[in-house]
Amino acid sequence: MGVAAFSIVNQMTKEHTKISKFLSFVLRHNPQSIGIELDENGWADIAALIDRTQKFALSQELIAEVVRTNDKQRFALSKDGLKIRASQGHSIKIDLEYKAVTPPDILYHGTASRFLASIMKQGLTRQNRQHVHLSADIDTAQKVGSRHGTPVILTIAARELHQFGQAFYLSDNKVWLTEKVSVRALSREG
Ligand code: HQG
Repeated sequence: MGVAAFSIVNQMTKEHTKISKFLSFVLRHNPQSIGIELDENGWADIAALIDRTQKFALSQELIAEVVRTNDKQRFALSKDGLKIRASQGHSIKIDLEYKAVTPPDILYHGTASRFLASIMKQGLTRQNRQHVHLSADIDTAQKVGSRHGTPVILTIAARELHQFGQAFYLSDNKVWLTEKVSVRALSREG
């Protein structure tokens, strides 16, 4: 690929990232900011979203492209293609209707070193979001932790918690979700 062509692709990707961040904010945290509503399962009407968005020239096609190419597959389209929602990460209360599933023995959570003392006292709590977010692989946890500072990886005895009756959910984009992780199920990786 020539330099010019590459820079066009790069531009498109940057624009997609901006739109993805905007959609994450609206669909996970603040639909009112553009005057739209989500239904009880977190779905937004795409026509309304396009109509109310001033920041970007959204179209059905552009939204479909952002959803399709998204690095973490953060968004899902309804079967009829008329609605969009975030697959996880919400702070607003909605029911994603994921079924509870059996987790693997171990799941991981990436955090920052400065949160460690508090986490080892209180366990992992969901902070502003609806769930604590966990991953099946260390790599993802490492990246998630780096967003907050010097990363620390925690190992979670997920299957054990599940055996004690705690529910775990797997989002459409393969993020493990649960309500909290108690201190006794946590250990530091490595
Ligand atoms: C920490 C990204 C002190 C927790 C990622 C985390 C994820 C505590 C921070 C998704 C604590 C919350 C979510 C306690 C937890 N005391 N700190 N008791 N319990 N914490 O952003 O998991 O790119 O809400 O360790 O990939 O970092 O946006 O959660 O450091 O899936 O799609 O409090 O966001 O996805 O931070 O990230 P967050 P998270 P996207």
